[in-house]
Amino acid sequence: MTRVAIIGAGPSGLAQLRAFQSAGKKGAAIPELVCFEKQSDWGGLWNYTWRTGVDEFGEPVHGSMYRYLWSNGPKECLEFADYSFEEHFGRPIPSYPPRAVLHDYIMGRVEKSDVRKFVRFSTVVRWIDFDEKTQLFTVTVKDLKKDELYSETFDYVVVASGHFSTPNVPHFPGIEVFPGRVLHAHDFRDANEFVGKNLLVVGSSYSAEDIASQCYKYGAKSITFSYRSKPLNFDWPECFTVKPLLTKLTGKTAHFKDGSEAVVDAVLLCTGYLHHFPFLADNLRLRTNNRLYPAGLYKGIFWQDNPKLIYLGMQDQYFTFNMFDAQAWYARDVILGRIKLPPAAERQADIDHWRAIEEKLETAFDGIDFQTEYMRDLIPATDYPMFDLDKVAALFKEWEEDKVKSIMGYRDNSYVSIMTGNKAPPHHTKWMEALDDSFDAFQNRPEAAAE
Ligand code: FAD
Ligand code: NA7
Repeated sequence: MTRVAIIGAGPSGLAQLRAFQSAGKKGAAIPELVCFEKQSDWGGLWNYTWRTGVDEFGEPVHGSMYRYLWSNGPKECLEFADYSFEEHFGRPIPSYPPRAVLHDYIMGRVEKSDVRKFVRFSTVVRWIDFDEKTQLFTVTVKDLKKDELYSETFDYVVVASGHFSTPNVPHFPGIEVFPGRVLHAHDFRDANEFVGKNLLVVGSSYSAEDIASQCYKYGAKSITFSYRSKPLNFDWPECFTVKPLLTKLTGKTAHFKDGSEAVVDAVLLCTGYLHHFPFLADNLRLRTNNRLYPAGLYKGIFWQDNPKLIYLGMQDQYFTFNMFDAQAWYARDVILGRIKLPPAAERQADIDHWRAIEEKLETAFDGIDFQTEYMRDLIPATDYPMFDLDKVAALFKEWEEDKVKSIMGYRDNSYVSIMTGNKAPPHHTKWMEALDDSFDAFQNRPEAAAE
């Protein structure tokens, strides 16, 4: 029987399990699936942990999410096409749910699909190589609880281990003797730590924007952004300052490229993540920066030099959960023999075609349109339910504009679900005032009593 190893039980790995389960339900014979997950539960980054550094087994902590994280894009853009928010919650819910609510939604679909039996938890993948003679992968893993290493062979390997977990940590002169807290976004957990503090936030992408906003919400005194290429052009509150790149730190004073200075209490490096696959042999390992079309992946999925090696979710993401689905359904159909991969030269020409377009993208809107076309390329090839991708693209653009209108207020907007056509109700409390963002606080709707 064909055996498929799936590395990671985050949204991408779970999409792969769901894709096979969905085919099985319709009568297809599905291969033997083994999903290896190093954490003790599934959900990937959405499985929040208070830990930083190493876990209870000495493994690097995967989690990069923090307390008080809310969806940073409209939930209508990431909704599963085969499992709506309404189906899960029994009612429409607000457009920007807190982390715990999104976690509940992701879990809901897989819990109902009976796929947990395929996952070996607390099992970290240590090494994978491929034998040309047998055409099999040997996957060596460690059962962390039993403290035992073992190997098994597989016909296909699906790498769904994520790429927002290993921090990219640049050095700035003087940082080693900075008399205050220095941390990367990966280790940020609780904004309360920074109440009343003057923060330097290095980086100008999603983590910088969101962590700075959150620290402001919970009471930081001031935020100084430092950007390398492009500033975060939003209408920030008065206590925010935007500076070019940090050149050095002397004591608590940060010096910037334009000669200006700021005195700060803590340095938050929101400087992105590395695609890091310490378990893959050189000839199998994807090497890329964070971009919309990493090189070497046909359809953004299949390793060009050996398409039995499959990567999910390795691109930078506008689309998330439903894109992982589109990829997982496509990968499933290749494994099931429903889609035949073209010869290497044709695959390479396809990769080159997408890369050439990607390299010319200039604006966020270009990026949104590009990833929308990518979705349009994948979905019709499988039975993943098609949805109105133009509406999703329009909604992403509206979201970008809403952020420009009010960076601290955009999460109070409501949008129409592309899957159900129903409009989201507003959240009972404005984002800036919603300090308790627990699942219970979210569910505890004052209006529910009257229903
Ligand atoms: P992950 O969620 O990273 O899951 C990978 C899994 O692989 C983990 O469970 C990990 O333990 C496991 N794993 C890794 N290595 C091994 C190994 N060697 N052996 C066994 N298991 C392994 N997306 C949104 O849609 N909305 C948001 O609001 C949003 N906010 C985000 C905020 C932050 C701070 C970050 C970092 C990301 C955010 N994202 C958001 C994007 C996020 O990438 C996706 O939502 C999603 O979690 C990606 O799923 P994944 O399965 O590809 O990777
Ligand atoms: P991103 O989106 O990959 O952005 C990384 C940022 O870090 C980006 O602004 C980079 O600037 C900056 N960077 C990287 N290296 C440096 C150095 N050496 N000096 C200064 N600045 C640097 O990562 P994020 O963490 O923001 O977002 C990742 C995910 O987490 C995302 O999906 C969110 O939803 C949450 P650049 O523009 O390259 O000059």
